Amino acid sequence: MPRHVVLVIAAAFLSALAFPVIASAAAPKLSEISHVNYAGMQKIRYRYGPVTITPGQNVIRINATDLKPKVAGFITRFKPDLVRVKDLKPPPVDVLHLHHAVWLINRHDGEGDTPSFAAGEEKTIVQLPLGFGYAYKPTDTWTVNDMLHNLLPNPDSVYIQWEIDFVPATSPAAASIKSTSMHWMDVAGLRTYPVFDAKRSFGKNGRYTFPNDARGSQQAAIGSAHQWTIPHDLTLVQTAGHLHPGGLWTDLKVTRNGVTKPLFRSVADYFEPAGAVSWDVAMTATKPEWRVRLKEGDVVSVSATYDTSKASWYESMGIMVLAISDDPAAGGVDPFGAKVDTRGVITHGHLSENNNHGGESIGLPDARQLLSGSPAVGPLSIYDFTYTRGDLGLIGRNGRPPTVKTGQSLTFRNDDATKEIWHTITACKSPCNGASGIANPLANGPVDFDSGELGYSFLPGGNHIGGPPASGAIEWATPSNLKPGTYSYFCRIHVFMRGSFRVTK
Ligand SMILES: [Cu+2]
Repeated sequence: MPRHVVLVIAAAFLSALAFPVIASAAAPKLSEISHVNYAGMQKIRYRYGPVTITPGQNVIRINATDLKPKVAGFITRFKPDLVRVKDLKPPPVDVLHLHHAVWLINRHDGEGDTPSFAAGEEKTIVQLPLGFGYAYKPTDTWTVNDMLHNLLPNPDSVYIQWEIDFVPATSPAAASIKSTSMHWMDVAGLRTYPVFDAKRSFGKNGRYTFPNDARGSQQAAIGSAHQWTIPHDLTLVQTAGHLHPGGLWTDLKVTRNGVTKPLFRSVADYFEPAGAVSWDVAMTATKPEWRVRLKEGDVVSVSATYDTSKASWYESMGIMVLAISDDPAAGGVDPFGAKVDTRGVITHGHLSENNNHGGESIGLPDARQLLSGSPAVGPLSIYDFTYTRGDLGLIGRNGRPPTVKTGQSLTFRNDDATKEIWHTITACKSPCNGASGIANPLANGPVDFDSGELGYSFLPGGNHIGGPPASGAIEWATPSNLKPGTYSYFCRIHVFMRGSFRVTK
C-alpha cells in the first residue's frame, strides 16, 4: 500500500537557465566505464538552477525543465553531477549533498511521467552499450525531482548538472542505434520518497536484504515496483543500482515457472577506508556485452542488501533502472538456457568531493565525563541548529547532559520547524564528538533511537503538511526503557549537531 504521496513544490518556480555547453572531450579515467562514440555524436552539458539551498533544506522539489535536446535523437550516456554556482565545481559531499535527482519523462503515450534517469550522491554514470540509445523526442516533457541537503548552517547555491552523449536522429550513425526505453525498479517505489530503514536489529549476521528480509512493520515500506511482470518479449541491455551508505549491492533476478535466476548484481565498490559507511563509493554497471532475453510473463525483481553490522541506516534506497530494447534482433541470452554474467564494472573512480571522512578531534567534550545537567522539564528546544540543552557545542550548564529518571522519556521539540528546518535526534556511539565528514558520525549508539525528520513541509500560501521526508511532528520523546547511562546523539541532516542526555537511577 503506498503511503500518502505529497509532493513539495517549491513556492518560486526555478528559473532554469539553459546554457548547453559542448564539452571538450576529456580523457576518461582508467576506472571509468568507457565512452561509446558515434560519428556525429554531441556531448551536451546542462546546468539546472541556480538552486538555492537554505540551511535546513531537505525538501523534495519537482519542476519542469526545458534543458534537453532541441531535436530528436538518441541519448547514449548520462552523467549526473552537482556543482556550486560560485566555482562550478562539485562541493564536498559533507557540506552540500545531492540526496537524489530523478528525471521524469512524459512521452505522451499514455504512460504518464516515467522516471528515466536518476542520480544520487554516488553519481552513477549510465552508458548504454554500443548500438543502443534512449529514444528521445523533443515533444517529451522533462521534469526534475530533486532533493538536496545543506549540511551547514549557511545558504549556498548550486546547479544540478548533467552531461549527455546525444546522437541526433539525422546523423548517419543514428540508423545503427536501436531504440531503448527505461524501466524503473525500486524496492520501496514508486513513491515520491521511496525509502526504508535498515537497522542493526534487522536481518541476520549484520546483513539486511530488502524487501526479502522485511518482517512485520518493516514490510510497510515495500514498493510494488520491486517486481515487474514482463509485458512482452524484450531484451535487457543495461542496468546499475542505486544505494545509500551502508548499501552493499542490489540484485536483479528473474522468475519463470517457479525457477529464479540471477541476472545482475550491482556492487557498491567503496573507496571509503572505513568500508560501507559513506558516499565514497562507485556502483558497478553491467558490462557492455551484457544482454538478457526475457519472455512475456517473466517476473523480474530487485532487492537491496545493506551492511547492518556497524550502524543503522535510515531512509535508505534500493533502485535499479533497466534499459530495454523491444527489438527482437537485440539478441541476448536466455537466463534459463545459459549463465548470465552477473558481474559488472564500476562507472567512475574515487571522487575528490568525498575526501573529508571526518572523525578527527575538534575539541568537543566527551559527554560521559561532564557533570549532570538539571533534570529535563518539558520539551527541550532545538533552536538555531543547537540542542539548547546538552549540545556538545555549548559551554557551561546548558552543555551538560540533561537528566531523566529510568523509565521516563525526555522530549525534544524542533523550534526551527517554522523556518522549514528539520532536525533529527539519532543515537550515536559516545563520545560522538569527532569532526563531521562523510563517514562521521554514524547511527551506531549502544541502542537505536531516531526521531525521524522533525518538521513540516510548507505549501505555497504557508500551510504546512507532513512529509515526506518530514515526519509532520515537531516533538519526539526518547524511548522510556533506556538503561542508566549517558547517551549521545546527532542530527542526520546537520551532522555537526551533537548532543547528549543522561538516564539516572
Ligand atoms: Cu538538524
